[in-house]
Amino acid sequence: MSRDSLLEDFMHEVELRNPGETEFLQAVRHVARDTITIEKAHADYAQARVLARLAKPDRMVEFRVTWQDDNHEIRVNRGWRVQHSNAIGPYKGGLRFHPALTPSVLKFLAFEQTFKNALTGLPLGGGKGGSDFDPRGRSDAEIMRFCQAFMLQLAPFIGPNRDVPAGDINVGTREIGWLFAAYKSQAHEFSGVLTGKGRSFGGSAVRVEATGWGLVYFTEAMLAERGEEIAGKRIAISGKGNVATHAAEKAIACGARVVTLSDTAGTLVAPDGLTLDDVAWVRACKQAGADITDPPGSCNATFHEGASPWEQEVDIALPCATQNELDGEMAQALVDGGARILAEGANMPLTDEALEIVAKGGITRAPGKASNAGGVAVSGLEMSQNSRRRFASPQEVDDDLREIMETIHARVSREGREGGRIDYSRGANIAGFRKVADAIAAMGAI
Ligand code: NDP
Ligand code: 2IT
Repeated sequence: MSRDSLLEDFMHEVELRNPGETEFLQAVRHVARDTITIEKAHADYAQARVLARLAKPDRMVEFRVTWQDDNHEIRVNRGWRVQHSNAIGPYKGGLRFHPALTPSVLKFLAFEQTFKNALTGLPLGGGKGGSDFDPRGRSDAEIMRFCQAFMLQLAPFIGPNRDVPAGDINVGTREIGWLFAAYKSQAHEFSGVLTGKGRSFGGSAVRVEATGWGLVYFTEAMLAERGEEIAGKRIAISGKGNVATHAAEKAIACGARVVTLSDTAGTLVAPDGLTLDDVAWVRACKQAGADITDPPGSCNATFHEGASPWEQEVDIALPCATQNELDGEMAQALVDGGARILAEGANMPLTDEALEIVAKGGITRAPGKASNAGGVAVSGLEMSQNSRRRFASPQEVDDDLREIMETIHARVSREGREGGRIDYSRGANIAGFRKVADAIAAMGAI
């Protein structure tokens, strides 16, 4: 049977079981396309039916979150935790609070997380969770009460050797502090049950910065492969949150020109490059829940309502907002603008149409499961620091982060090298799959 017919047969089954879950089906198809012939060619994997098992999370819990707003009105939200695979370690992955969150989005994120975590080389399984709660316009007290109510429901399903959540969209250090305290008071134990904690109570140095900094380290490794360096390159970045602002800060420190940051309202454009002060202002806006439409006079940029970051002429694109944020038209604009490298800070930020256009247009693309793995990697280091009750210095963690990103680059390049070029996406899917498949096959039918 050809690869295409194997894939279509496999996807037919997955589609029947997950009707309408477009994001989940999109992510499963990408991995299955690159690995289905490897499964068939490897008797242990085929016998263990590894892909069929990975196309279904181990379990998914759904719960109601009831909380009180500042007017003493009762509010009701939905909460979930998808425990995708613990084949190589405890379930591990972030929590997202966003009104557009659905089971399909969480299932795709948890699925991706399993392969990403395998690529880090650390003993981490994959999971993801969150709520359709919208923090926009909510007071700090309301967000804290929501976090407490959310953890009241989530606590029975997690634990330091069972499932270790962290942050994701709209869940940062502040929310992790409130979630951690709620867990600690229910479980009557102080343990490393969450990562991304404040440093005064067990958080790792550099966890806040890790995803964005790691993304830049990965991009530097891609450039080094071509004998180039990041200094002097023009970079477009989408998003204005944790990943986007830390990627911008690191790229600027390395001598690149970051010409955009963005949010759902539009794009901040700085043709000569944002300064570190501009990035600090954007971060402060995001943290205060304020928009970035009106930059201060000292800021090097103007805000373009409704514009996308991908209309600028750049060498490198770093999408750092959310899934499917970059569509076919935007991909074409990037190709036309001369971009040659794209590294994903967000998880699955390109639509399938955009993926095709980027590939045809000769842009080399790193998938999020490789290029944004720095965050979860430092989460893994936070777990080891919590277990041995000793903390590493910022320099030590940063050195480890750089080494991990370079090792992921080497691993993925080895699997993805085809003639004179590297297919990073294929390399990442195959390398992640092999690691998890070896463990699943070794553990028998359970
Ligand atoms: P933040 O909440 O800090 O920032 C999210 C940013 O994305 C905001 O600027 C937000 O804009 C923007 N955004 C969200 N939804 C949309 C949308 N539909 N269209 C356009 N912009 C949107 O989250 P993070 O920086 O933590 O996460 C960003 C991405 O990186 C996500 O895909 C996440 O899964 C991924 N990631 C995060 C890691 C981490 O350690 N935090 C690790 C690895 C990946 P607005 O303010 O207008 O809502
Ligand atoms: O998508 C991701 O890798 C994250 N949100 C980080 C997960 C983690 O457990 O640190």
